[in-house]
Amino acid sequence: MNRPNRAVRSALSATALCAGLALPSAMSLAEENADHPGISQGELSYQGAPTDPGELKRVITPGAPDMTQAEFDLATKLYFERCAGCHGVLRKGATGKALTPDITQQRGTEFLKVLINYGSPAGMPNWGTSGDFSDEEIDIMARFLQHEPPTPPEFGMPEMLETWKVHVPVEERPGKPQHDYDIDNIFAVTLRDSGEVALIDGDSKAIIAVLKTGYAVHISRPSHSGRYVFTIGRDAKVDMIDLYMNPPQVVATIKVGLEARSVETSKYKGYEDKIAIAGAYWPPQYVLMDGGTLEPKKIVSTRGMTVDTQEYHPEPRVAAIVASHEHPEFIVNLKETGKILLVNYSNLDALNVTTLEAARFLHDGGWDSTKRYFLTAANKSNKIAVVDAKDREIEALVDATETPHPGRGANIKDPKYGPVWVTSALGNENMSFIGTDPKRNKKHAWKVVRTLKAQGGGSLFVKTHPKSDNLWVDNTLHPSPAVSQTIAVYDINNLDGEYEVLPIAEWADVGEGPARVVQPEYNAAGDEVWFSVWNGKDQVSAIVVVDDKTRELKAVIKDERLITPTGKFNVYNTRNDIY
Ligand code: DHE
Repeated sequence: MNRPNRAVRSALSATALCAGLALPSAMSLAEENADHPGISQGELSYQGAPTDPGELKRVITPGAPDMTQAEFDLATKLYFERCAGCHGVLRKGATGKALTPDITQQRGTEFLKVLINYGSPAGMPNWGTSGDFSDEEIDIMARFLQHEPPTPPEFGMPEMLETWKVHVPVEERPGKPQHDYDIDNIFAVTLRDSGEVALIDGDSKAIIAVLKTGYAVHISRPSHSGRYVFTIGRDAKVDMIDLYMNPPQVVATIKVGLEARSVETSKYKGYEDKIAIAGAYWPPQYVLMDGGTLEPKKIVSTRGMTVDTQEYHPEPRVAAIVASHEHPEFIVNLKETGKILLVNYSNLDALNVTTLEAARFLHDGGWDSTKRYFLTAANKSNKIAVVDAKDREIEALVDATETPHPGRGANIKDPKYGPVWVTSALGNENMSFIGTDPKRNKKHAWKVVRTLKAQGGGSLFVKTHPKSDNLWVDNTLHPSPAVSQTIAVYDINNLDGEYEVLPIAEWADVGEGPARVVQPEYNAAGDEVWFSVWNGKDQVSAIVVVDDKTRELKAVIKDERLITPTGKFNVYNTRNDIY
């Protein structure tokens, strides 16, 4: 196969969000092979030519095509890197469809090869035609998926302690900032494919430091005081950065599992900066840690029953986590079981965990403007769950259209309906506005009061700021570059009017590549919006800064160190949950 350069490959792979098996054109291929269910022409003529004794070992699951141990190991690695995020390590399905042998053996190797090669309209990336996987890798993956999934190892306290390092002990850290940067206006920027985070000064737009972190950091969350920034890598490595140091440095690290997406720190009065929490995808668990050193204190498994059918799920992954402002609690989303935990951290030796029943496939979410209600997407159930953090109960389950994906959402004052929280969607063009004020706007509370059209589907994030009249919506995963490379902006005071489209990627002038525009983020003052122009690993990426009042280009941050920027987290807005 003709493989494009690494740059294009990594950029395309980075967009791998969802997956589905319903590819009609592939079905006919599976039928054509009905004489040899599950066996392709390629496999019928497959002759292993082992080169070392390891290769002689063959892997056998009843009904699945033959594989060598070396092929199985390669597939395990590729699956973990590329597929597990959507389908789950145990392949029980979440954002992507279930891929257990009972299903995949029925589909057969040829069907699976076509699906992996071309992707599907349901969101499965085209791993073959994009150049991410070679023909040989596709063949190996198609056979691998028909075997029982290998179960990765557990990761308990001994493993965590082995990875835990305090690089700068608390007593050796400075008592006050050692530089003149305005810490509240620093942005922590994920450099996805270089395994780094860039700290950018929001005032001068200069890069303060580029720090080595975990692999493909997912999010950064500042501590309540803003002094520390915690990052979580896909490889479940937590890095704790001290912003007082000059330059800021990683002062502690730990691995909390093999795969993870979320990290947060305590914000309740009296507990500020005291406790950190990280949620893992594998093993399915969360860990409470010391907020100053990351010393692991308590690990809790999330395995258990699903919210609806009450069946055992071996892999309920931890999705978004937020710190409650109402109680000494973390609010923890369990994706596959659809449960939301209120983890009270006031006594780690007698941990009090309340389980709320929401809906399956909980993903991301954020606070309403009062920070009492946490609104979170149960994305494959097409619902938004509302948690009342004060009364510690589910307030509502609101129906949304296909695959809501809010990020943390956006809080605006709708001229007609009062305070609303907004989410866009991956699966369709609708933006849903949900009333959030049960006191003064009771009849609108927890209802979709307004639906606006975005430029299309494939949207990941919406954003506004209390000082702004603008509502920004990206369409990062839209198939058309004209859409994925631009941003739509709505006038909050005239929501029935037309939205404006700004050519963010064009302004960045990054040259060749997918140049997807992702995740609007405000500066501390709320008068600038920053956008990542996310290109391939070996291509030019950029951050574009737009003046919020005039909607005109204010600055383009380009630097050879800015490799694949995606999420950006302004210290002030993130620590104060302003969005
Ligand atoms: Fe994310 C948030 C999981 C793919 C960029 N992403 C989140 C959260 C979860 C999550 C659980 C909420 C964390 C929290 O608030 O505590 N993301 C996943 C996946 O499982 C998924 C679908 C596939 C995967 O294998 O990771 C996925 N995410 C992506 C991307 O491809 C993105 C666009 C680029 C990247 O860097 O990987 C991406 N996700 C983000 C960003 C946020 C996020 C920027 C935080 C948004 C915010 O404003 O808070």
